[in-house]
Amino acid sequence: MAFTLPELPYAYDALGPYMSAETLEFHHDKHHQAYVTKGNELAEKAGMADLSVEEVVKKSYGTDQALFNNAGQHYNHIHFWKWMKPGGGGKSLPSKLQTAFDSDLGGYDKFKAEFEAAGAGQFGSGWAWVAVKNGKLEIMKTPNGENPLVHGAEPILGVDVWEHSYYIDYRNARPKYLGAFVDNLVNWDYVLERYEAATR
Ligand code: MN3
Repeated sequence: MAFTLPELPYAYDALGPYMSAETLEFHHDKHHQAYVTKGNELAEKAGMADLSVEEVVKKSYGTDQALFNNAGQHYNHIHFWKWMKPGGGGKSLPSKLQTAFDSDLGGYDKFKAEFEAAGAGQFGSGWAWVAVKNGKLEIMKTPNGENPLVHGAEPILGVDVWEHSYYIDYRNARPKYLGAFVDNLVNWDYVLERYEAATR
C-alpha cells in the first residue's frame, strides 16, 4: 500500500517550549513528506508498492539501500510523532511498563541515563531506541534510517537524533534535547501500547 503522511496527533505549537512549531513544520511537513514521496517512487520501481511499510523495511534492508533509507525513515517517523505528547515525559510510567523497565532495564533512572547516552553517542544521524528482543527490553542505537525491525526486535520507544530534529531549538546541544525529550515529551501510553503489541 502506498505510504501516506500521517497528520500530527497535536497542534504544531503543542510541544513548546521543548520542541517548537518551526521544528515540527520542517520536520513533519518537509522531511517526513520527502521520505513518503521518495519511498513511494522507489517502492513502485522495486515492485514493493503493495507491501506494508514494515515489510518494505525488512525486504529492502541490505538489498535496496535507497528504498530502505526512505521506508525506514517513514516507519520511524510514523511512530516518532506518537511517541511525544504535550505534558509528557517524566517518571510516571504505566505500572506494567514500570515493571518491565525495572526488571529488564534496571529501573527508570538507569533507562534514562542509558537511553540518553545512546542518543548522544550515535555518531552522526540516527536514532536511539527501547526495543523488545526475545521478550525483553533492550536499549539500542542505529545509524541513519535503520531501526530495530531489521535486528529482530520491535521498537517501543525511539528518539530521532538527526540534526533536523533539534538544531532549530537546541543548536548543537543534542544531550539537552535528549533530556527534554525524556523529561517532558515521551507519551508513555503509546510506549505501553507498543510494548503490549510486541509482547502479545
Ligand atoms: Mn527526522
